[in-house]
Amino acid sequence: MNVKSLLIMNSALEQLISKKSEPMPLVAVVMGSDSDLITLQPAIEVLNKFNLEVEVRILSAHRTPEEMVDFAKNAESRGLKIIIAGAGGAAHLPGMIASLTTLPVIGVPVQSKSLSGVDSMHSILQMPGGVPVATVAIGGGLNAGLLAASILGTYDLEIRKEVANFREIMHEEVVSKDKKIIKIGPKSYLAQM
Ligand code: RP5
Repeated sequence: MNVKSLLIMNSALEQLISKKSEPMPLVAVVMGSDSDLITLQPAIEVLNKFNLEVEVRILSAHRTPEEMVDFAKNAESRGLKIIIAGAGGAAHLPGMIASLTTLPVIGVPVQSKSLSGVDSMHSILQMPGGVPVATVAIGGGLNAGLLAASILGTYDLEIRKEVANFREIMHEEVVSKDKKIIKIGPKSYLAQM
């Protein structure tokens, strides 16, 4: 074997090792269409802020059902712990994924154009007994990310600390707004908003 082939083999081996040692994300954020991304992005961002990698996929229950089944069936064995699934309109994605895995699924109803997301919410909420989907508010991407972190935090102290810290910051922000409105009054407060 010449030096060149040895170098190629070495670099391939290094790539394999570095790929293997990359931690598998614990959370997946999946959406029925790329038009849902704007709703799901706050979930991805808050999880990243808590130092959690997120697997992000576009999988449609109607347009790419086989890919959705493949993802859901293999999610657990690939190391995922929680799936956040967002969809709008006839929003079957969260429920279908929940029917194919025992991992917890958090559904995010995406605001639809024609029915403002009430259609999405009912599609995700009204699961039959035996196949639960934890549903957040219409457009509730942020809460979906926070709920996923809280669930992971039940067995990971670092994540629990991140969630507690998030709450503390939120608390301080509201306290300081309250102090300000007491000080300057609602009229000036509004003018500064
Ligand atoms: C659903 O249809 C998607 O989840 C999306 O919210 C909605 C509209 O999809 P596009 O027409 O924008 O691709 O399946």
